[in-house]
Amino acid sequence: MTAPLRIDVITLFPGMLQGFLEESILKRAAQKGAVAFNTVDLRRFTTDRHHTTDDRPFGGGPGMVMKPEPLFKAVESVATPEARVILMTPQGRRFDQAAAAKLARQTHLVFVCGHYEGVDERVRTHLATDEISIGDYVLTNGVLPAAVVIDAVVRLIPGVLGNDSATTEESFAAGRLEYPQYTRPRVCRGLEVPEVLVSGDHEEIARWRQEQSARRTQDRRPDLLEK
Ligand code: 4G3
Repeated sequence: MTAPLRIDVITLFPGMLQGFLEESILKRAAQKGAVAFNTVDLRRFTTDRHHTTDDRPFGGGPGMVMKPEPLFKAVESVATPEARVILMTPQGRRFDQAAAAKLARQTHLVFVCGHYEGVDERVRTHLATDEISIGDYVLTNGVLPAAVVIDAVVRLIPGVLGNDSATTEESFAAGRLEYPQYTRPRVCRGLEVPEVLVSGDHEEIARWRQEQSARRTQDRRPDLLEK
């Protein structure tokens, strides 16, 4: 196995992430040595008595802004020269499967999780190498967005999922929505599995799935077909 992908997460809420990293596939990925997680409590990098991490905006206005110095210090405490420093923000580039695949090829990711008020602009311009958004909505902090990106990235590291690509080369990776899937029983609450799937005719099954996939993509996500 190659060196683990190193992932540091800088946040005021390290506890929010802990449970997530210690469950299921992500935990096993760490146990296997595919990834090495580290959470960093931003509060440790404050210097004043009250451990202040935000302050009022210059120029006035509502809300608070995250102070730059604790964030610079926290990132500098973990960053390596090859690290990508990723700021989770609604203003970032929209995250998708292609972005996940690129991050899965890196050696070191440092996630910076801000608060809803936002961070001092100098963090964006002189600390972050990437700004990522998981979608067009605002959350109270960047921890859940970082968790979403981490999950999407770690499952792409070779050896993390039991099955090698085949079954997981699905949906967005192929630019199409997945076809309908069924398992036993053949009749559930009077609802039957499509006849073709139990026909044993594998060519016919493949054709049916392609057609379903195309129709579903056309109906629900025509934007995917334009790409
Ligand atoms: C504003 C990311 C809010 C600026 C973060 C951080 C949603 C997303 C925040 C900032 C977030 C997202 C924290 N909410 N759509 N809240 O990925 O730097």
